[in-house]
Amino acid sequence: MKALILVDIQNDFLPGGALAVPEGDEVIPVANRLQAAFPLVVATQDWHPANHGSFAVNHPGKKVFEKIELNGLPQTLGPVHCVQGTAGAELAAELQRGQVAKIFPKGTDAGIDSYSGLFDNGHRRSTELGEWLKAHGVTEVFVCGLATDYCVKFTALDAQLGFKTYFIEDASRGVNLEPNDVKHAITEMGRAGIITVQSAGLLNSK
Ligand code: VGL
Ligand code: ZN
Repeated sequence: MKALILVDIQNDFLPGGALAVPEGDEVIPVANRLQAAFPLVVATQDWHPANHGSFAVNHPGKKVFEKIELNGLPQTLGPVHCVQGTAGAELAAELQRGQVAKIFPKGTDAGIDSYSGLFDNGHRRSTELGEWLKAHGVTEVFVCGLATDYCVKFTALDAQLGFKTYFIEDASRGVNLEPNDVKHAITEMGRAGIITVQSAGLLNSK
């Protein structure tokens, strides 16, 4: 069985949001079309407490995009984003929700970030997404959303450990903090065995 994983399609990652991904809104209509082609759809939601260790403001003297060590792990600091209960943390209003079977929060522990939708960055704790998919008979996952060079990539890399994993390129957008970050992310996913596909090839696959 196939599942579609919608990664972090949230207001704060859309243009105008706190941690905007360029053209992030363009994934929404593609994600909506894709949902109809999958028997199972899940979403991840970056869901931080206000005191989260990935926020630069929680480290006096540190700036956004500075790199620090957070409880033994490298951490790039970001602006305050996706704080639990705020409008920025909500899934994009135009993202269809009717077919989303379950939403998996991530990044809920203040002491550790979670780029992946399956595990925190230290692989210390699972979000239960992988276990839930397994329990529902899923063998193949199709990953898309925001952002290609962060949460989509890490979600796909973790998924690859338990599922045949595809990355849907045109249903994803990246940050490109460094000019070729998205390109490198796709190369890295490919090396790990993840297959890059386009949405058009999937629309009749249910
Ligand atoms: C993300 C940075 C911080 C993402 C989440 O969804 O790609 N990036 N939190
Ligand atoms: Zn975050």
